[in-house]
Amino acid sequence: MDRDAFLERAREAAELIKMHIELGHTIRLISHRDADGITAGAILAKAVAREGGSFQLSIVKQVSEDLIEELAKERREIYVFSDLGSGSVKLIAEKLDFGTVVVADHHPPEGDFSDDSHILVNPVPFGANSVRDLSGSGVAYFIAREMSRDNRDTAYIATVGAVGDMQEIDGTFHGLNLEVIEDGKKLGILEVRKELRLFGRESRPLYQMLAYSTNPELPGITGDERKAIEWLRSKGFEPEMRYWQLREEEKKKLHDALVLHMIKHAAPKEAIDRLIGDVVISPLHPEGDPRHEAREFSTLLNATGRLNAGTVGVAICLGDEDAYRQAQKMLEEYKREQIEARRFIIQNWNMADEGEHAYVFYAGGNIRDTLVGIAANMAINAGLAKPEKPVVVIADSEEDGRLVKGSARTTEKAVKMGYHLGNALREVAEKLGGEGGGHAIAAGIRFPKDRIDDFIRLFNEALKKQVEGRE
Ligand SMILES: [Mn+2]
Repeated sequence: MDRDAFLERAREAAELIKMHIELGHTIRLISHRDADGITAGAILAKAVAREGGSFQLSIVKQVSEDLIEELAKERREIYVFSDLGSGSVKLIAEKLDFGTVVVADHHPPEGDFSDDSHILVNPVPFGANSVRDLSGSGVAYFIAREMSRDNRDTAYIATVGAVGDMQEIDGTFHGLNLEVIEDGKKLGILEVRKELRLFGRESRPLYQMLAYSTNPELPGITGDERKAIEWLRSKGFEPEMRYWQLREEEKKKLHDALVLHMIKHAAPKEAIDRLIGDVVISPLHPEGDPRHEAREFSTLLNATGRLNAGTVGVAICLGDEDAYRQAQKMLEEYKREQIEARRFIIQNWNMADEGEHAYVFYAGGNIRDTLVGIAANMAINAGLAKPEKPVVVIADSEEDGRLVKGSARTTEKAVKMGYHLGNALREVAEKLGGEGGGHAIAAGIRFPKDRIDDFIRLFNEALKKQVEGRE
């Protein structure tokens, strides 16, 4: 890729931001709510604060027309979008034509919109691969580095974002990610090791690290804690140990045993290659702390975003210990709510309406509306529902008491029969005056609470049409 041309673009954006800081304007930051977006927002916030500027930051799920219109009403002098915006440059240019706009992103852009006051900083038009060469946090990093060399101290946070986006999914980092990592190494704030690339290096016992491994799957071990414990014992490991507690020669022994296990079970070569590879750790945090390793750190940040507390995630990136403790509490609470949702649905499954083509379970206020998708999956996985019949779990909306929110889930088997939940929910939502849609296997809907009975009828009808293939 044309690195120099990309960095030139980053420099232009940096100059624009600094100019607005000098003019005393608040920098309006808008970033995506996943780990990559949260770290990108944190890096830009830190860079602005370091220059003595003020910022206002929002962490959002996506760029919508509504969002842009809301932002336009604020009449800011400068907006900076990070880890999103590339797909909406036309909309942004049109609605925010009165101010300066920087879009710092790595998703393939729908076009360029750079002129004097609108600037797109994106490595893709310069030849980079959006999924492996640089993430949103990396783009933010290069802008921040152009603002001040001091901002190289965000290299670890930037790498956490890259890992959150799985930029090293094949086991190694590529492209401009390597330049971020080099900066971090020189400052002594990060280290890249060849280690076991499974989640839980810091906080999970070895047996869980193996039993919950899905990428890659460990044949005969993934999904079975007892097997994982037996396997580890048979190889001479204490299953309760954490990976970080192993001595170097023990790690090697574990790697060799796992690779051998994979070969024996005829696992594909790519899966074996992915098992051991680049793992990023930082001496800024103690061993055993999820922030010590990039994958665990990014998972923590992702969780804050999903709980609509992305700004807590940003605060964690900026070194706020209270925010870190708050996030840990939130995660525990979230896990507890999931366990309770599971218990509620199992105990009350007889309340579900079993129609010809679907189960509809209305939980009222007993299940949080952000957990309805998880709850629908639980009903399938716990064997409450027949696998060939889709499940919808509906809960009262937390935002609007007049609405309910539902999630539909089903199995591959049902999809093969012809069901497409996203299409069915979109169709039903139109008839009910709501919004709905999604994938064949998983979809969502919002509609007025007083129409649940209509929903049950219409949804069964829509599914019936799909499998019978007629109007
Ligand atoms: Mn991203």
